[in-house]
Amino acid sequence: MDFRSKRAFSSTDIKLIQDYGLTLKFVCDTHVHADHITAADELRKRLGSKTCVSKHASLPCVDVPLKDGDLIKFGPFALCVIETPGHTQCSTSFSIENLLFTGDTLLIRGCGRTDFQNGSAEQLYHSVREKLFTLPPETLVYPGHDYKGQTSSSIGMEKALNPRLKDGMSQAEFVTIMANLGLPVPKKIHEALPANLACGKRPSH
Ligand SMILES: N[C@@H](CCC(=O)N[C@@H](CS)C(=O)NCC(=O)O)C(=O)O
Ligand SMILES: [Fe+2]
Repeated sequence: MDFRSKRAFSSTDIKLIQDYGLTLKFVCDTHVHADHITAADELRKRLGSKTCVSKHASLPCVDVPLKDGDLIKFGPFALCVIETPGHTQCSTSFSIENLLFTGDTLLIRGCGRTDFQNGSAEQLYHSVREKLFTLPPETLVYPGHDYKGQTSSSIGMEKALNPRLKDGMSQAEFVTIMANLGLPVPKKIHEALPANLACGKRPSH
């Protein structure tokens, strides 16, 4: 998962994995990204990791197609797959113990846009309110992006404070907000989407 910055990964990440003597078994993408190229292909080549993406993305390059309720097991742990469509059709969140990786479904005090890649505001509302917000309030939320430098939140905080999705916001109010965002197209979409449909393999020049 690339949840920290626009750079999907850096040599520092690989060094960290090596310093800890870890084996990178799986790279799980929360969706087919529109704004940056996933590191999945390069990490698979360099470290032998398996690429995991929602089966709804229907990508032949994927090693492990994911569906709701799947468990990705490693060592004594299991990462639980939660289908959370809305930002895109194949958007997925992942939980492990009290940690939740939400991709662009739930952002800190916000959420991902729903105006491309078969996104749906109705589905996103359902994914967050009926699935993610049923997790315990102390669950820590790690989003795919934050445009203000924040790194984590919690389900309880988002239920109370997320201006689009907090308790009391109706689906109709949410749909109206999402229909009026007026965001520009992501700058790198024309480069990122084709590469990400090949799990991050860049076209050779
Ligand atoms: N300015 C950024 C924005 C990219 C963008 O639209 N990001 C998507 C996630 S892939 C989003 O949902 N953004 C929510 C927002 O900007 O409020 C870029 O061009 O890369
Ligand atoms: Fe996204």
